[in-house]
Amino acid sequence: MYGNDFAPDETGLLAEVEQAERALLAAAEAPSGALHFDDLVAAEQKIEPRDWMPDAYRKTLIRQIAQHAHSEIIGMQPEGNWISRAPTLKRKAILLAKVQDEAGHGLYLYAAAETLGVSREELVNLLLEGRQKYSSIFNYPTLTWADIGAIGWLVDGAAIVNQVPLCRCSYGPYARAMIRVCKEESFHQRQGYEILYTLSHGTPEQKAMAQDAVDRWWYPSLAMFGPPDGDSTHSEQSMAWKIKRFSNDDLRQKFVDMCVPQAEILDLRIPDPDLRWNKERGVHDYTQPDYAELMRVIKGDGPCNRQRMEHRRSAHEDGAWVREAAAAYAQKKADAKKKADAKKADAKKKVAA
Ligand code: FAQ
Repeated sequence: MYGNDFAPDETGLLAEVEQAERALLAAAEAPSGALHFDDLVAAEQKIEPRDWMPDAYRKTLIRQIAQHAHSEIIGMQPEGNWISRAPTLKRKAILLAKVQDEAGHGLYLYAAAETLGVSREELVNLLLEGRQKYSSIFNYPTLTWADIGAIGWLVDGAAIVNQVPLCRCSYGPYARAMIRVCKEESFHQRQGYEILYTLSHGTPEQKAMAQDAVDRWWYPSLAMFGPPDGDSTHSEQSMAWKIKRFSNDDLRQKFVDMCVPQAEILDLRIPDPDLRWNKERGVHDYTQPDYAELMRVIKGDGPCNRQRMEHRRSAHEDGAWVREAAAAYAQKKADAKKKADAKKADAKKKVAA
């Protein structure tokens, strides 16, 4: 099976993750001394929570990391829709594990954001009040089982292309979270790819179902990379701070170029009649997604925005008792520890006397 982000040499996306991991370890060893923020960034060192950083840098990171965390959590819904209807027990177990992984990614990301001085509770409230965003892609419905394959291949594929460079982000906790997320996402991508491969080599009806899913998910996946560079408000500053390493359009192009040979192996058509290799540029020409649609979806008017938010709000309310019970249990344990420590200190005092 052609594992599409996998390369045996040092050129694949996973190899890039390994290189970023080595660089992170090296940066942790390097003496940062009294280097100023700008010098640390220029020297490819990591900014850590203890370091001084400009307010705007902190704000940008909170915005991006929170949006990313919310995407992982809301992103559980479209796939969760198929856990109870997966075609086999094995497929069901795999999908269950994948959706659970997304919850874990949300957790790493909320934890990374917390190092910047906001609490997870605050961030969750901002999402629930509609004051922070999540990725546009999760506002599209999953109509058939093949959509689970298309999400794995295209949505996780786009997520990896976007997130591998984030493993080299200048903010240490975000970069470290991304290493682990990317390794897991690459597994997710392969499971989606394998679902589509199986369907496209099955009955004509299964192949048609796979093609229909790719037709519906292609352009929304291209839109995940954000507005075109000319309309991207944050790219220039984020790239100067080495939070982002590539522009939205550069990553979108990389994704298209990665998908073309994979689609051939899948024997599925990318729904773009103008997609072709451009010999001069050394990349594929392709049709841009509908950015007006992207803006509508971002503003809340996509096919499933209301449903996704309603579901998240009711899940949050339904989970209140779990949070209360967990907090009460933690308090009980902390009180018991305090009591035991005080008793130990008392006993020590008595022995000393
Ligand atoms: N959706 O100036 P830019 C996943 C907003 S992967 C919604 O270019 P920036 C895995 C943007 O926030 C998905 N909003 O912004 C998974 C800004 O608005 P603001 C999550 C979007 O930040 C798979 C405005 O437009 N991945 O979850 C979108 O420099 C399967 C202007 O845009 C990440 O979050 C959009 N598509 O670049 C889970 C990756 N695009 O905040 C489950 C980290 C743009 O000023 C199942 N994030 N906007 O009000 C990033 O790399 C960046 O934030 C970009 C946007 C590239 C998304």
